[in-house]
Amino acid sequence: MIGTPLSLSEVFKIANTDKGLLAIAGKVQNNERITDEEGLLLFEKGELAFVGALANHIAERLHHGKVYFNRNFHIEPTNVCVFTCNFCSYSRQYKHRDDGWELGMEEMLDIVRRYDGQPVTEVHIVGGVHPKMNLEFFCELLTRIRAHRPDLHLKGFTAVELDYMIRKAKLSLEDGMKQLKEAGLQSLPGGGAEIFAPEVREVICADKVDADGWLHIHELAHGLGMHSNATMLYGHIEKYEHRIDHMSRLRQSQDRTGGYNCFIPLKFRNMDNDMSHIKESTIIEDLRLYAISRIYMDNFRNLKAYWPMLGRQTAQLTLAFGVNDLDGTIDDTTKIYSMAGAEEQAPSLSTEQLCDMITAVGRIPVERDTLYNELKVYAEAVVS
Ligand code: V47
Ligand code: SF4
Repeated sequence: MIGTPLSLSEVFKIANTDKGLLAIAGKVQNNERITDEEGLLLFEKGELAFVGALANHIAERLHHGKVYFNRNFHIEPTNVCVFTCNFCSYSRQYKHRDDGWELGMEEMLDIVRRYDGQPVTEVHIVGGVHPKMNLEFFCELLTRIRAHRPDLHLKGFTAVELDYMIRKAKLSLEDGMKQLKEAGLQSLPGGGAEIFAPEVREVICADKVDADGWLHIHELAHGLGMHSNATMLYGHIEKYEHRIDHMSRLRQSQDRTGGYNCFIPLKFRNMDNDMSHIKESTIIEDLRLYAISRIYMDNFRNLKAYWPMLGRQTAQLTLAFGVNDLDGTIDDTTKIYSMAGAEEQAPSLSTEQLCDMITAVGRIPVERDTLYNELKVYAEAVVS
């Protein structure tokens, strides 16, 4: 079993060579927030075993061994995109749209109809930013999905997609968000955040909404009573300082609104994109990052390992490093990561497989809805 937390006194022993790390362990024990400088120290000096034990301790304190998942599927309306993010393996420019896909209204509704009678609880709608798919089109999509399947939670559109479609409709962001909410939009996924620092953004995704714009849209959504997720794309050209800056802006935003459901670190995958020359991060760096985010992001209750991007074995391993959510069943409805070289080429897990992944490491599987209400707690984990 990988889940047994070290006692904090054991953690302190590991830390006793560095006063700064010792102070952080003390703060974790007392449930206090760490500073940006301390977050940076963890990235610079925190051994995997040390940060892992602290993160595991926090996750246990918050979730008592429970690990969440949901039953969901994706709709990816198109991979045609007006933007040119260098890390993206998925998008096609409008002039090359014949190499991509553009789903029509009925094709998207057919995807929803495929799940008639099945206990899915969420549809996640995300795609490229198509110059001809506008706000009106997406409002109609939401309205028609809601009419067909009112029990399905509609989570859709990154801040990048929203910023573009609302500006193109010549509406204020607030009015545009209100229209989408009226049409049925209930929450926002976390994509498009990448790394907030402008010097990194300029290199990896120069032409899309900036950090302030991303945060503004999420905070607007929170003000309208919607919830959202937050992501960070890591493991490319960013430095530790940029990660802390990113997480700090999110932590402050969460202090202002409390509207984020979870934080999702996204590992950069390097196949078939303009950053393919950059080596992918090691599993040790991945696990350290999950653990440090759990320690630093003290106002985010949920830390998600998105298994289609990490692969199921690494995702399972993150459960010992502060993660308490594995996203969902997916049912082979997303291409973003398979096109970027992820191991999962047709990502799909049954509820049984997700439960097995969780119980195998001594945790308790819990099916949740999008807002983390518990729908079903599965039998206590059998520790093998
Ligand atoms: O913003 C694109 C990332 C994001 C690559 O909210 C890449 O529940 C790694 O945000 N390597 C979109 N990452 C997907 C997203 C998401 C996924 C799952 C769940 C949720 C949620 C949100 O995908 C983009 C970008 O950061 N991405 N290309 C790549 N080569
Ligand atoms: Fe377009 Fe999103 Fe790919 Fe950027 S990451 S090019 S916005 S699909």
